[in-house]
Amino acid sequence: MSDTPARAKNEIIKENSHMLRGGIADGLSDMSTGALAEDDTVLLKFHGSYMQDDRDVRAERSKKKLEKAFTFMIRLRIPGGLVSPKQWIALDDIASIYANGTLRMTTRETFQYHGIIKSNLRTTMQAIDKACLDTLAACGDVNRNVMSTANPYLSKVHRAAYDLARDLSVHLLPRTGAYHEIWLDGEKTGEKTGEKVVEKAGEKAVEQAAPVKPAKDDVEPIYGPLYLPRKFKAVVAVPPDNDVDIYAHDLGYIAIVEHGDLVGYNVTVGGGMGMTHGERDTFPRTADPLGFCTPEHAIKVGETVMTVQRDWGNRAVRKHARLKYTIETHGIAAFRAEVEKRLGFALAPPRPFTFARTSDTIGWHQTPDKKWHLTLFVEAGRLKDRPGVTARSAIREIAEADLCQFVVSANQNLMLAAIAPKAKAKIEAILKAHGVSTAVPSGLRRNAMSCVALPTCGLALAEAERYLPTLVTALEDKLDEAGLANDDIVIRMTGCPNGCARPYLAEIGLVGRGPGLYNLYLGAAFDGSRLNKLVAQDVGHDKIIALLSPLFVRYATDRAPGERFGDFTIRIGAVKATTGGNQFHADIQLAG
Ligand code: SRM
Ligand code: SF4
Repeated sequence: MSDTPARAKNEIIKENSHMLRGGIADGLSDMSTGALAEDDTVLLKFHGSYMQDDRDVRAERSKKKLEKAFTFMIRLRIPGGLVSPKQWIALDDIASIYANGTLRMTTRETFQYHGIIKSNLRTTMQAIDKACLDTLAACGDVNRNVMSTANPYLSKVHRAAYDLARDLSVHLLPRTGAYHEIWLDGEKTGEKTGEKVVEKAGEKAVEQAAPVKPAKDDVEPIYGPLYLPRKFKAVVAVPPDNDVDIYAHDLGYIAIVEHGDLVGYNVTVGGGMGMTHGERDTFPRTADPLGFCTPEHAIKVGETVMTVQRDWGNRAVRKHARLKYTIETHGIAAFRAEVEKRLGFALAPPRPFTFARTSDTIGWHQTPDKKWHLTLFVEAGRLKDRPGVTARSAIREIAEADLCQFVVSANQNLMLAAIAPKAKAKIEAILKAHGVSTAVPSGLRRNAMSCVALPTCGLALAEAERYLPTLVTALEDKLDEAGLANDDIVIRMTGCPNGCARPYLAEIGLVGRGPGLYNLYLGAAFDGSRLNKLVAQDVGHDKIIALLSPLFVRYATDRAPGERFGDFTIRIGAVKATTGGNQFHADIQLAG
């Protein structure tokens, strides 16, 4: 028997890829198919794109013996979700010219385009580059887009959190020249540094895009030739907001503020959502506290956490390759010891903080500098024009008038930030003219989040984005009857168990099992600190309503003062409190 451990297929693809080049460039010029070769689609992810096909027409095309309707999804890397008006206009143009006319805001503070055909892929990437943005490492076995509590203009601590997100994202970027060679006019490593114009955002200059600088000798100083065993996700939270859902991520930083100043970060490790139905050794897990570090050490600590995972992570079985499984296997104490050994110093104990919510506060608010900020609720994050409500056009008009900065939130909403007092009325008038409401939606709808799912996601088992609004409308009726129309209750839906809308951290979680069927989870904490638990399997629309309606009625009458819905469902015994890690599946209570 060989001493070499078995390796997952993707490890071999990465190893043979010549630093993520593979055959992508050749595949792009092959006009005999709308697809790329399978191995190249693995590498394409590191460049921020996925090959997909329109699943609505799959069966019909197969009957006609036609190739699948292949298109590409492109995901941008936008640390902290911040874009300038000029960038917004460029992004909006790209949506019309190359994609399906929509801008899809994701659960990780960035945009996705859907429906790009292969022959437009390179031109789209170039248009994104021209907007001083990029897609490098937006997907793939690397550090992904780094999120921070939305809106750097709220306070100096928010600005520091944004700066950390941006700097960490840049620090952990791959250094291969492949991205520049393949997408940016074939320029070779080092010839084009990728240094970009830094946009100035009003009086408070914020660097919108950081340089993407390929290493001259085409090495990966941090990743090495095999990159990571699996994706790696980092976020920065500013309490009391946990909008980034710190416990869902591989690496988290919780800003610790003492006497109004940022003194450092509590670092968390080992969170993750994805699992596979029926496989109990896959599970969502909430992150563990690792320790406290000062702001100067934050990036080094993050890099060290990531490189321990690079070396310790499971490269044989991709389903067990995330950091959460590494920590389950080795234990948090051993993981911390290794991080501290490599750092050369010990982390301090975590400091006290309090989270209040994971949701955004929809509507207008003003900061002490007199600037206004508007958080617009965007259903399922899909910004588009529809008859009577031309939301995409409204935002474009606001960008053209240069009235604010734009921030995508981790809840798929859009913040119009840093609005001068005199610009508020102009923004209100533009939104009104386009039929865009700034009214605050019901307590359930404003806390609703769904993943893309059908028709583009190849892994979807059920609808999510196209169905959750309908379900919410039906549940709103029941909540209204119970007098709970304005109560915040977090509901999230995904089309499969991968967890892209973080459904296991929702007070009501719905996870697709098959067409029209979902598993229902209840009992997560409103502040995102506790997972929910399965209560009913394979339930459809009517059954979901039938299961939830009596709980709403009881919640309205029997709740303790200030008691959240998730906590209430545990107290009354509708669901058991969850334990983390591989205990997630224990004691499943099936109610329906
Ligand atoms: Fe995700 C895969 C969409 C956030 C866990 N995710 C996918 C793919 C690319 C499907 C695929 O692999 O073929 C989906 C593309 C759908 C489409 O048509 O656009 C997809 N994920 C999304 C987005 C767009 C959902 C949304 O509606 O906003 C989010 C984009 C994030 C971004 O901008 O970077 C998105 N995905 C998440 C999150 C939430 C988060 O990170 O905060 C998770 C759970 C957290 C985590 O990673 O543990 C998540 N996505 C997954 C997984 C499961 C990973 C795992 O560890 O098991 C997959 C499948 C995989 O990687 O094999 C996946
Ligand atoms: Fe696709 Fe599943 Fe992610 Fe939804 S949760 S976007 S269905 S992978």
